Parts: sequence; C-alpha cells; structure tokens
Amino acid sequence: MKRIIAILAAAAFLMASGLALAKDYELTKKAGNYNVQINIDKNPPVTGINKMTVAIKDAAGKEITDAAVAIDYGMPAMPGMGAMNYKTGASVKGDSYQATINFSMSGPWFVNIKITRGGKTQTVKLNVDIK
Ligand SMILES: [Cu+2]
Repeated sequence: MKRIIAILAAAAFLMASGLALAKDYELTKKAGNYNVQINIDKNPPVTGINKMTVAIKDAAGKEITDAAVAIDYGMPAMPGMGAMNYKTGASVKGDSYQATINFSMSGPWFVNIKITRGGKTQTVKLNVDIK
C-alpha cells in the first residue's frame, strides 16, 4: 500500500513539474529560401502583450540579421466588430528579431511576418488562437 502511494505521489510530481516546464509557443516555417523560427513567450499566446522572437536562417543554416522585419497582425471582421489591423516592427537582438505584439482580444488572429532583404520580401503567415 505504501509503495502504491509512493508511486502515485511520484507520478503526480512528474506531471506537475511537466506543466511547470511547458515550453514557449514555437513554430518553424519556410519562407522562400529562409527557415523562420517563431517563438512567443506565452503558450498559448494571451490577450495583451506577448513578446515574439523571429529567427531567420538561410538554406545553409546561417543566421540572417540584416533583413528588415515587419509584422502585420489583426482579426478579420466579426459580428459586432470591424476588422482590426495592426503593424509593428521587429528589431535585431543577438541572432534574432524581437517584437512586442498586443492582442487586444481573445479569438483567432492572423500574424504576417514580412522579411525584406536584398529588395525582396517574403512573408510568413500564421494563425494564432488567443486565450
Ligand atoms: Cu474580433
């Protein structure tokens, strides 16, 4: 009996610590020749301020830090609410780009990350469900 309780306690502890270690929202997408890794500091992303990190690598795996990165995000029109559209820039910090995104309400949002480099723009499109 004691043994069973010990096993149950160990299992509960492992589950609790697994929740505590829940990872950032993370996603990798391709845009042209680039591999783009997107992280959001909240998982799931929440209403209000969320910090987004965008890491861009070329086909050879080299980090790209000389692009201009802009983010368009918003929500299409829904009953009782017109379409919402916001823009923000992302600035280089170390090997990646950082942006602050303010989701003003819960629900489905689109996020378009525009990467301009050498006169060409590639866009990464994602949909996030804001809690
Ligand atoms: Cu809405």
